[in-house]
Amino acid sequence: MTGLPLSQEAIESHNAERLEALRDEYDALGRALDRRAVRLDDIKAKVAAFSVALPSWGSGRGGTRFAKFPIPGEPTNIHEKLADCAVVNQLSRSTPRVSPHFPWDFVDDYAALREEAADLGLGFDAVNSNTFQDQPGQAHSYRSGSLTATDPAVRAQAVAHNIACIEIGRKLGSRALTVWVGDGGNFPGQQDLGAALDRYLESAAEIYAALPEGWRMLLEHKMYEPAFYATVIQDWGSSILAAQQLGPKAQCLVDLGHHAPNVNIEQIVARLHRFGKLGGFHFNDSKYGDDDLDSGSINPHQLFLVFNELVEAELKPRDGFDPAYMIDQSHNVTDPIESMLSSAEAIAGAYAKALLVDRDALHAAQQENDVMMAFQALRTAYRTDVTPILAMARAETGGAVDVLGAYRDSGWRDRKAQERKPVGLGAGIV
Ligand code: PSV
Ligand code: MN
Repeated sequence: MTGLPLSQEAIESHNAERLEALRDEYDALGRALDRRAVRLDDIKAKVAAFSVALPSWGSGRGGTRFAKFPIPGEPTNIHEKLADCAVVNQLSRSTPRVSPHFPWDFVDDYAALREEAADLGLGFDAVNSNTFQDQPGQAHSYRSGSLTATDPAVRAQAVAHNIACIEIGRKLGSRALTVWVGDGGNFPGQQDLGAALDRYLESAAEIYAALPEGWRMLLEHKMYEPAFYATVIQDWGSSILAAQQLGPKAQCLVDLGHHAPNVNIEQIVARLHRFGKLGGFHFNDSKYGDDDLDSGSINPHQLFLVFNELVEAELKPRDGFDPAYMIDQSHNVTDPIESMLSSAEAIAGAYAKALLVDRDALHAAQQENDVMMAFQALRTAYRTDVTPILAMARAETGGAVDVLGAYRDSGWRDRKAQERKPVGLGAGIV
């Protein structure tokens, strides 16, 4: 690997100025955790081994339905997106894979793209299909749906696109296809609700049949948008039923923003795991709907509770438990690299806090119906400041103690503003 985007020497000298203070804070936390019979170095090792994939599309400035406000130096193609993702990974050391989206990331030579990514220290995660937008030159429109369209020719085109994504994914070294469709209705009466699901299941089965050995198909549900009355795969119930019907390679993907406000997502996580169908996550945060805000920016406690269930799941693994962790956010008002750095830290932090839960105390309190002590087992872990663990894990693996500070010092975006062509205006992404 020769092509890391930032100067490693600059990161080391940035760290050198901060290591003494970090060591002091880390040791103090170690003493506090010793008193709770927790070995800090064990937690740090698990945090260092944790990773979350970046969405290729998250490296550009997204937008809302109303507008997009690009910044100078943002990426305009998959090559530049990979470079920006490599910056995030070099500083955070926790985002070594990129999840591409097609046709947004189409290129002619995927073997070359895989090498290019490897040179930047990156691999590829799940490939995402896109049948929620029409593409120039496409034979049939998705205006009335894709995998669930009433016209069999539209369905065939959508199935063929998903199979093409699998082929691309094979060349990239990916092992999962994530399928999200916006298909559904905006008006009561618009669709036969049962028949639409039947058509989805039939199309999904054709895609499933094309999955190579060792691959998974991740079904992503979303309550609404762009269908505002009845989305076909609108909730985890529809998703798990479809995954069960399709077979063992089909699992459910939980995008945190795809539920009604106040829904108990951690309970959904536990349910999906119970039936061996927890396939992966799209991390983001939300105040009202599918806001695609930065992970942990609105409801960090929910993120912690989700990871609490994941740590419980690790203790009681089911067949096929290997969740794909990914960020899926739209960065409308920040530098996307900064949002991804901050989000990766929030996600790893939620995991670290979940690892700090005294599981014996929690389980004993649950068994005894000691509500307050069960709650306190979670509370004690949640209020622990884990930043020294995250920073030490990064520093020891070549990342930055202060990821945002090191990124700003690097001058990356200003340099790219000189080199890259400007992106156009327009409306945002889904
Ligand atoms: C849909 O809102 C979604 O969450 C799906 O994962 C898409 O692939 C992605 O967003 C596109 O931005
Ligand atoms: Mn998503």
